[in-house]
Amino acid sequence: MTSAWPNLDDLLTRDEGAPVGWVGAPLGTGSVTPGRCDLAPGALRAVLRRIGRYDVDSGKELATTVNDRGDVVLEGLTIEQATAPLREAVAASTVAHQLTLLIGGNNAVTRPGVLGLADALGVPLTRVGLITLDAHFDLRSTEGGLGNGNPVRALREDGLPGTNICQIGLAPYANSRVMHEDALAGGHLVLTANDVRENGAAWAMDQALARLEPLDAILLDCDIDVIDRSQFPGAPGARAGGLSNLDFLEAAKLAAAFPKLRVIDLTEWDPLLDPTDLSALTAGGWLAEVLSGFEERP
Ligand SMILES: [Mn+2]
Repeated sequence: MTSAWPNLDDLLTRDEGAPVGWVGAPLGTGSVTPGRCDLAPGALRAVLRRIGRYDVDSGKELATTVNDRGDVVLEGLTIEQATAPLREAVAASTVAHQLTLLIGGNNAVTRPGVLGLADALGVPLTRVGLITLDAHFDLRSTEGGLGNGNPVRALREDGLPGTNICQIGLAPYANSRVMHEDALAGGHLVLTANDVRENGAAWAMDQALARLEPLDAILLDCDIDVIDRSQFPGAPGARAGGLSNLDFLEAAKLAAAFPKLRVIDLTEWDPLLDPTDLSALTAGGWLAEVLSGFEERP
């Protein structure tokens, strides 16, 4: 801990006693736009050396260790086949750690994440909340099977009440009227990217956390395509008109400070789409902000 460049890589350990757990979920199949989101867990590990632990604003140095539980072996599996091993990995990590980082993979990992969280606590889905930072509702039909465009629909069909779902960052011209009306009719909290731009990330996340506070546990889905494409080119679904990088990071940090937030996923990052290191450095910054929020827990 006395190195000249204290960085996030120092905090990645193989210690079951660490407060935070890391579950790699390199799920690349079943995406609306085929890509290589399966490369993201490795790309995130590789960039950690470049992210310092010292925050010049607060004067604090991140010290929370993260137990790298490795990547769940998913090669060649469909999303349906991958669901059980991902669900078990998230449940085991949630039992062992106060917070679990579920590093996708495409957005289909969110459903096993929520199911594993409920398993770990031994509660029904009616006791679990879901917050999505996502440009999309992810309410596509499940008739053709599971995909990265329907995890929220699938969870509703599993029994997750719509009133337990808060969706932040919905992008203009990236969703259909039917999905929007479906979300509202189901009782979701719906805040668009423009709502966040006008009122701030704290305003948005505070509403979501206040609504879900009575529940037992919450999963935050960080679909990285919520960020404006100019600031995160490495997401196949990202468009112009998305959240600013700073609003995204602030929202993630605020959520991580909330003790009932037990799982945070990072999804839809395809490292090959960004020939620069902008997306990787932003993903690394996300981990720093999540750990910073975690260290603010009472
Ligand atoms: Mn999504």
